[in-house]
Amino acid sequence: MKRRIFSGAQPTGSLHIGNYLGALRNWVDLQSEYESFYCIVNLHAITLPQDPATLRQKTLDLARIYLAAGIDPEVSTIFIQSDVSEHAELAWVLSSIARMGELERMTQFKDKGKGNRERAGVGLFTYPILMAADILLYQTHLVPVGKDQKQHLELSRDLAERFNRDYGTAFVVPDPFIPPVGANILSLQDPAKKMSKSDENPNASIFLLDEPDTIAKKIKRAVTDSGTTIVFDESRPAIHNLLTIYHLMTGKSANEIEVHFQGKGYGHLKTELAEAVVEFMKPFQERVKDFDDAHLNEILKKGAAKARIIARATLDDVYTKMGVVGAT
Ligand code: ATP
Ligand code: LTN
Repeated sequence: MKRRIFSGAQPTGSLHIGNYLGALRNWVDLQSEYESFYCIVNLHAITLPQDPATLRQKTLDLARIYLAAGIDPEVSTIFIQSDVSEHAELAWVLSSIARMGELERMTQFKDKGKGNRERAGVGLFTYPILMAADILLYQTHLVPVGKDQKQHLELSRDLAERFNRDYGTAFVVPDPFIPPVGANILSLQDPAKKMSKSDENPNASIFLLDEPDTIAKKIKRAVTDSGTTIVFDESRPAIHNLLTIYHLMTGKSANEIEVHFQGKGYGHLKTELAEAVVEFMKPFQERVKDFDDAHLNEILKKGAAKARIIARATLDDVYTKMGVVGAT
C-alpha cells in the first residue's frame, strides 16, 4: 500500500511564488508516489475575518490553482475542508489533549495575532490543533510544507504521540517534507520577512496570476544589497533570494548561474530573472482558464466523499478508544 500525503493551503489572498516553490511544486512531484490528499482549508481561513462572498470565490479559485499547477484529480484527492466535518470534530478532541503552554509557543499566533492577546481570536490560537486534526485524520506519513509550518508539524507529531500513548495507537506520526531549496522564499521588499499573501506591500510578492509587466516591475523594484557580485551567499539574503528563485525557475545549477552572471550587474540579473519567471508562469496561467466552476465542483464533491470515508474511520476509532459513544 502507498504511504499517504496530506497538505493544504488557505483560500485567502492570492497564491504567490513562495507558496508554489515551497509547497505546491512538491505536492505535484510527490502525488503519484504517495496516496495524496490536498485540501482547501477554509476553516483555517476564518480564524481571521473574511468577507463571505470573497471567501466563497477564493475557495473555488484555489481548486483551480491546484489543478493548473499540475495536481491531477485522477491521481490525488482534492477537497474542501468544511465538506468533511470530521476535521472540526477531531480538532475538538485534540484540543482536550493539547496544552496551553505548547500553543503559547507557536510563533505564527504571535505574528498573526499581532501581539494583542486580548483581541486575538481563540480560533487563531487553536489553529495548529485544527491543522493537526487535518493531518492525523488521514493516517498521513508525509506533509509537504514550507519552512514556516515546521513548528505546527512538530505539534501534530506531539499530539499524535500523546494520544497513542494514553489511549492506544490511533494515529500515524507524520513527518514534514520541507524542501532543501525554496522552503522560505523571502519578501522582495524586506528580506528579513518571508514572502506572504498578507503582506500589505503588493511589491513584496509575485503572485501566480500576475501579468508579465507586473512581474517585471516587481522584480525591478526588489531590494538588493550593497555588494556587487552575483553569487549564492547566505549572508546577502536579498540577492540569495533572487538567485534561489532563478535557480528553481530555470533548473540551472548554482555554479552555472554564478558563471553566467560573472561580471554582470544587478540590473542584468533582474531582467533575466523577470524573463525566467514570466516564461515559467505562462503555461500555468494558460491552464488556469481551462476549468469551469461546474467541473471544479464535481471534482471537489468526489474528493470530499473519498476523504470522508477515511476521516470517519479514524474518528470512530478515536471515539471508541476514548470511550466516547452515543446511544445504541
Ligand atoms: P502567507 O503566510 O503567505 O500569508 P500562509 O502560509 O498562511 O500564507 P497558505 O496558503 O496556507 O498560506 O500556505 C500554503 C503553503 O505555502 C504552506 O505549506 C506554506 O508553508 C507555504 N509557504 C507560504 N509562504 C511561503 C514562502 N514565503 N516560502 C515558501 N513556502 C511558503
Ligand atoms: N497551516 C497551513 C495550512 C494548513 C496545512 C494543513 C498545511 C492547514 N492544515 C495541514 C499542511 C497540512 C498554513 O498556514 N500554511
